[in-house]
Amino acid sequence: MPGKQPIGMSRRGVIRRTGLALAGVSASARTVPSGSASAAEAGPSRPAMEQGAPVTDHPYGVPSVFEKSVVRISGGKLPFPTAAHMLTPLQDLQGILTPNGLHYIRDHGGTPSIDPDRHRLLVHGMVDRPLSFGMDDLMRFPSVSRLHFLECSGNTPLYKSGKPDWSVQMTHGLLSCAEWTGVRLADVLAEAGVKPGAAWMLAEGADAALLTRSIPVTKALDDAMLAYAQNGERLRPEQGYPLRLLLPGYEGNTNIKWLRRLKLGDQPFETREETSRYSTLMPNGIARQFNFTMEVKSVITRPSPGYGPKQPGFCEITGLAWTGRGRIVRVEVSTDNGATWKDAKLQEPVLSKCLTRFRLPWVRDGGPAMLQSRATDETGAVQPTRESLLATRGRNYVYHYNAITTWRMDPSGETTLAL
Ligand SMILES: Nc1nc2c(c(=O)[nH]1)N[C@H]1C(S)=C(S)[C@@H](COP(=O)(O)O)O[C@H]1N2
Ligand SMILES: [Mo]
Repeated sequence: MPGKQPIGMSRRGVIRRTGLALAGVSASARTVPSGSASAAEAGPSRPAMEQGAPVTDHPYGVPSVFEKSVVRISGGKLPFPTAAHMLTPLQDLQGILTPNGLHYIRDHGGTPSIDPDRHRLLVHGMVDRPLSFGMDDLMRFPSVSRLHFLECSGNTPLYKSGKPDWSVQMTHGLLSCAEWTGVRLADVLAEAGVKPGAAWMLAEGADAALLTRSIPVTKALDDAMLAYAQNGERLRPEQGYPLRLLLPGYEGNTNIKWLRRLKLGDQPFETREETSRYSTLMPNGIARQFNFTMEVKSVITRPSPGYGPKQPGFCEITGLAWTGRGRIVRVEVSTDNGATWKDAKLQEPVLSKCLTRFRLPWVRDGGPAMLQSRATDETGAVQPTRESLLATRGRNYVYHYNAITTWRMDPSGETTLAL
């Protein structure tokens, strides 16, 4: 009986089995993502008996009313109401792109409302010609579009502890990915002429937080962008409309939104965000500063806490992997707490400093399981275990948590965070 065969690891196998189920051949519901033969006899769902809603009601579309639960959630109350974070629902997303309305948000002083016609960017300091650019000026430069992830370095706050019922949205939701369009920063800096000896660039936002960071000029001249669009449309206000700095692979905080000023200098500017914040204390009492690059990391987005499979049998394990150092070359998945590993399939495209989707077909036998994913990037860096990360950084560390995450699944399919 075909229905008794163990499910094939190939996609064709899954399709073949599903096809059999549709043809009314009774397939074991325990091993196949099958349809229902009795429902098949009743035929397809009824067509609409009257005209649908007029499309002219939606000059700008919104998701189906049945997708109301797919929303950002707050990452918890911060002491000041406009210093807030909203988390991306990774468990509900497919592929690698984050829809603009679901991009994570981290604001230190609320979202300003900026008229693009009045917005200006000043480039000054150690340059041959200080220049001020309007949005029209910047949009006359040759444009580029590139897919990159953005991750807050405070994402995955698990150094001290975590709650078993934290969803992947809570643990990893300060992570999003978009196709960003803008201007190469190197092109704009060439107009101003960077003076020899200029090694650092101050970037400043026009929000009430006046967020400022020092960026190495080498990064500014490498792959940095002045972005004005995300996923085909102009930036959302929350993402920095009308202009943000995009530093692929660098910690989210350095990607200054509502960008108003770039100042070149020969030393870092030692702003608040790089002295008291975004630097952290090592166990030996020394603080790490200018910790820019987001290290190799991955997480299983389904199944995940609150989103476990309802029945045993076939269950695709899928998730995301990323690294600020380039491309992901490998993702391994374990269902037995790291005792054995299998290579997951990486979904094309696999791009540099971008989310990579991985998938592994799995047949759950109904026993307990401990699900983990472990990513490797093109520099050979392998995602560390929680134990090894804590051993080097200690529990007082705050940022850049990139350890392997474990989801505990009990026989009923209920899934929780395990630390
Ligand atoms: N001007 C300004 N830029 C900013 C911030 C801010 O509060 N003000 N927040 C930073 C932080 S901490 C992060 S993680 C990212 C978040 O970008 P997003 O809100 O578009 O996801 O923007 C960074 N750029
Ligand atoms: Mo952040």
